[in-house]
Amino acid sequence: MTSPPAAPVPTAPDAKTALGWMHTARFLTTAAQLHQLPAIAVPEIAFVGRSNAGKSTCINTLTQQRQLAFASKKPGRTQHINLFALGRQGEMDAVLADLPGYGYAAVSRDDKLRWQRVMLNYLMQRSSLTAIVLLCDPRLGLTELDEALLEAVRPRVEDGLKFLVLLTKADKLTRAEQARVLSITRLQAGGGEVRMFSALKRQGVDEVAQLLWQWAHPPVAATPPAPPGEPESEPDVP
Ligand SMILES: Nc1nc2c(ncn2[C@@H]2O[C@H](COP(=O)(O)OP(=O)(O)O)[C@@H](O)[C@H]2O)c(=O)[nH]1
Ligand SMILES: [Mg+2]
Repeated sequence: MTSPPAAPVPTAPDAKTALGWMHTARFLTTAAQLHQLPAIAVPEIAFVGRSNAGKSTCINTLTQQRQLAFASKKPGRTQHINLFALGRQGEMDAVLADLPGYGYAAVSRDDKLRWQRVMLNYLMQRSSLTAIVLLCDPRLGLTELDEALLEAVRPRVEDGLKFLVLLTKADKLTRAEQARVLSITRLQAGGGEVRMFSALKRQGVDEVAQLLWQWAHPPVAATPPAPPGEPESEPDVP
């Protein structure tokens, strides 16, 4: 029995290449509603999480740009989906989507519900969405809202959507605490990818940049060989 030719193995870029790629991030567009977002033909990676989880700091650290996603002074105020383009000028090869934090106490109940609806619709329906990074303060762990989000996207994850839980502010925990919260969160995330991250200590920065690069550049699947006896169909030539 002959096996089909193996698909090319994705080569992980070195950290410098991955971070250089992240650094190309620039503002693309913003939208308050799902239908206002442009159709995108490249992989889109969404960053989500509770207000104050460290999302803006994480995006700014990964892209090495202080002001890209403002570390907001008024969490929950800007309820917009912001898109950032990645790739060299004229060669956009991926998009980062920054979603507003949820769970901020000072927002009215109606605003909270409206936003949760927009976010869930986005996560469940956005066709260019290929990966989600869920940021979480490890001192709080995954909260009810985080779990609801995990549940909502589970069918898409089972369909191949990539998912990473990023435990932020690792510098606030001892090594032992980090190990403990990692194993608990791994159980909660149902075997999904979970990593520690610290913007302050630059822990996990290289690894996350490399992972995102790999997600945005999946190997091109090898064309399966034609079954024996069936000649490859040729396009009709008049
Ligand atoms: N010690 C520490 N603090 C952090 C880290 N990342 C974010 N923070 C702090 O956590 C707070 C919330 O961060 P921010 O990025 O604005 O959170 P966002 O609301 O999720 O965008 C700010 O006071 C940050 O300085 C980190 O890696 N280490
Ligand atoms: Mg923020």
